[in-house]
Amino acid sequence: MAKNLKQLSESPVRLTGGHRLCPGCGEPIAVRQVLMGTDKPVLVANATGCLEVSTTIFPYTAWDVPWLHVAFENAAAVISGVEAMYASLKKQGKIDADADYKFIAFGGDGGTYDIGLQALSGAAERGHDFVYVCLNNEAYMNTGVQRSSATPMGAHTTTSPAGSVIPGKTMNRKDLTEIMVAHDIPYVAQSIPGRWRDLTSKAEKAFEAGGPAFINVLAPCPLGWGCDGALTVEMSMLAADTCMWPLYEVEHGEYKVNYKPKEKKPIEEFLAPQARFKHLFKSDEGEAVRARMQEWVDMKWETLLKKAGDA
Ligand SMILES: Cc1ncc(C[n+]2csc(CCOP(=O)(O)OP(=O)(O)O)c2C)c(N)n1
Repeated sequence: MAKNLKQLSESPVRLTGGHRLCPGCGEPIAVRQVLMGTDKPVLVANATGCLEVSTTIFPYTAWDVPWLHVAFENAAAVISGVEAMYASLKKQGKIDADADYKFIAFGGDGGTYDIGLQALSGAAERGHDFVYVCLNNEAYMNTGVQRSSATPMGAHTTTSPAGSVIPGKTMNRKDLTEIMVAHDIPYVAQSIPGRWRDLTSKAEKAFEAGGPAFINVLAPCPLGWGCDGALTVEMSMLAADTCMWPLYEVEHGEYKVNYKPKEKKPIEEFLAPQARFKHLFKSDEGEAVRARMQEWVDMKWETLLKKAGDA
């Protein structure tokens, strides 16, 4: 049963304040909401990235749970190893058989879509009982905003610089959520920090999935997106309202769209407040890119509705 707001407010704070993430960063909001999805003890593995470097500046830590930092590429391999060891020790009667530890890995989009994908795919295929959460800010932010395969078309980054040669990134992002669906694992979902009930209840389902679970959370980044840090929550909601980032889940292969905007907004409402897209509003070429982006978003949304039987 999903917790109500009062119960959520009484949940233990497992990622405390005092970390060094940027003001307005979407990542800690998402992490807290995800960890509210269970009252059971959790162990966290964290790939290299903003979340890891900013929450554990020696000799301090903002984590109030057992926490492992591993390399950029292997968070899923490490969490699956810990889970396998835990299952084995339980079987051997060496640890409390009633304890019900939950295992979770957090990685950025660079660490998940690109560099850690092999480890994630392997852990999912082996069927480990773990949750993997991608904190997707749509670029390699920790090292100064390089494009990843999660970066949307048209976005300016330091490695897809908008100028006279290219109008920002020239290809669409990879659909990692659907790649994870193709692993036939018990639970896959997309969410945002702006709809707390959506994310906390998806986290609850993921923790209790009894096998691999994956949640892709869009986490706005004021620095890399060039938007007001006070608007993080609104930006994530605009992503859902424009269908740039649909909120849906796939439980044992069954698709469900969790949020259908009453009126699907044009993508410009999501793009305009962000400096990474500002060049798209200054030329005919920019307008053409926006049209291509809208066409892709519409196509993906229609396809999703069909999969969910809602078309
Ligand atoms: C194998 C490897 N390559 C590159 C790096 C350098 N590096 C550290 S963090 C980072 C960017 C992380 O980006 P992402 O996973 O998207 O997370 P974010 O910082 O955006 O939250 C990079 C490239 C590294 N630590 N290891």
